[in-house]
Amino acid sequence: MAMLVTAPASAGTTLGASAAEKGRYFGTAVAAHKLSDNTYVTILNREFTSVTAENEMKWDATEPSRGTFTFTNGDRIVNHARQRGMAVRGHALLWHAQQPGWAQSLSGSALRAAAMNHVTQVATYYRGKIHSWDVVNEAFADGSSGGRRDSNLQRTGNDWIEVAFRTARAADPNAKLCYNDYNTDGINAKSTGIYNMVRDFKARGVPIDCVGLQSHLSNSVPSDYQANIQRFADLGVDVQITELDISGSNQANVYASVTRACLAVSRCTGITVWGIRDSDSWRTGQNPLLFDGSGNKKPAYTSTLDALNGGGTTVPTTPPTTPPSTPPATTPPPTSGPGGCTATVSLDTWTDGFVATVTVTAGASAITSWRVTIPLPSGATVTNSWSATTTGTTGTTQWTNVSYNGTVAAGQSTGFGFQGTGTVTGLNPTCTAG
Ligand code: G2I
Repeated sequence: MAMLVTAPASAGTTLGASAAEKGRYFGTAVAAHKLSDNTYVTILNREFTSVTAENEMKWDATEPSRGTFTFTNGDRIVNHARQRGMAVRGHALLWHAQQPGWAQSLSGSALRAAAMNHVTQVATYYRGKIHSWDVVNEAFADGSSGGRRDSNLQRTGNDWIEVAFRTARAADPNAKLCYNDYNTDGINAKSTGIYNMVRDFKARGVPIDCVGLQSHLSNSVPSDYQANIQRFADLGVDVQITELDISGSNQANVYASVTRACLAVSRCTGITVWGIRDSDSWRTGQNPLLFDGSGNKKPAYTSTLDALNGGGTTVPTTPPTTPPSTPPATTPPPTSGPGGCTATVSLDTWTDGFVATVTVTAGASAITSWRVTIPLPSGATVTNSWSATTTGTTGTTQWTNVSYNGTVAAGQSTGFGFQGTGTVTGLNPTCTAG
């Protein structure tokens, strides 16, 4: 279905209006039982252009006993949103958590059948009203394995995720179908496992349209957050920031950084915060949201709005930090190549594997093509890459721009990345510009 984002009259002065000016939505998780709270609803209606049901569309809520569906609370949220032109994100069709008791006690083909019937029934019921569905939520394991999380659903067979996506597509052909997870905000083993799944799905024609990065953050954002969004976008899926909340004293700056990273990638189509006021948050006592318990705008609200409006204001960290007594160590200059560009590599490594994210920066003049040479240590082998064409997978590898990232303005940057097996502790790239 077409995206429903309406800009309120006060364009540029609310989160929703400012995001709409950038072609994006700005949403929040909503709890149906709070729709009678005046302060809550006033902020919801004023600021947000998309909603996600915080709990009301989960399996335990919608199918409390097998084959009996309850949509009352989900409908309250959907109706509130649609009457005001807000988009609705559906959350979540299948998840290892929040399953009704009857499903928890099933396994094997009986569970598989019940799960796919659930997908069909819920996606069919809401057909035409949901902008994006989290078809599968949190199916990958934390840590370094890069593999699936064990669950009753996973034990029905590794293909349960693709079957769920095909089933959801059949039930609601116009909703964008998303895979949603947490601890996947930077480039790490878990997000790379998902990246590989999405790449495989695209290659085999499994219907997937978007990846949700939940972005439950604590006082900082991974330095490769934007690069991670970009690598998913480069696979041909949208990226949505789906459950953003940020704890800690640097909160306002981190909200702005997250917002700017999304705005920097055209396929990052919207941001959802996981609740309105701090008192609405599942992270009790951490105050990770944009409004305080009384509904007042916090500094994080202002920094987010400024970022949406294109401002680069840096909010001082509270409490103020004491300046270091000795100057920080100077960072060595990036390795220079002979022809007007430089390249730097950031590495994420684990036992016998790595992901390299390379930033290519033009010098004092614009460039129209580039080539980066990176010697790999023996035993290291490139297994896949994005946003560049490679020559060689071992030894001295060469990387050239693809059609859309060869032109770089003076002083500006672009990037590419690759993944490999083997042990890598540091890489020394050289860059040649065309
Ligand atoms: O855990 C944070 C989020 C992680 N990603 C998926 C999201 O769906 C998840 O949201 C949270 C909700 O914010 C909580 O409100 O999911 C929790 C369930 O795993 C929700 O908590 C549950 C409580 O555990 C239940 O006891 C309670 O009955 O909320 C239910 C409804 O208030």
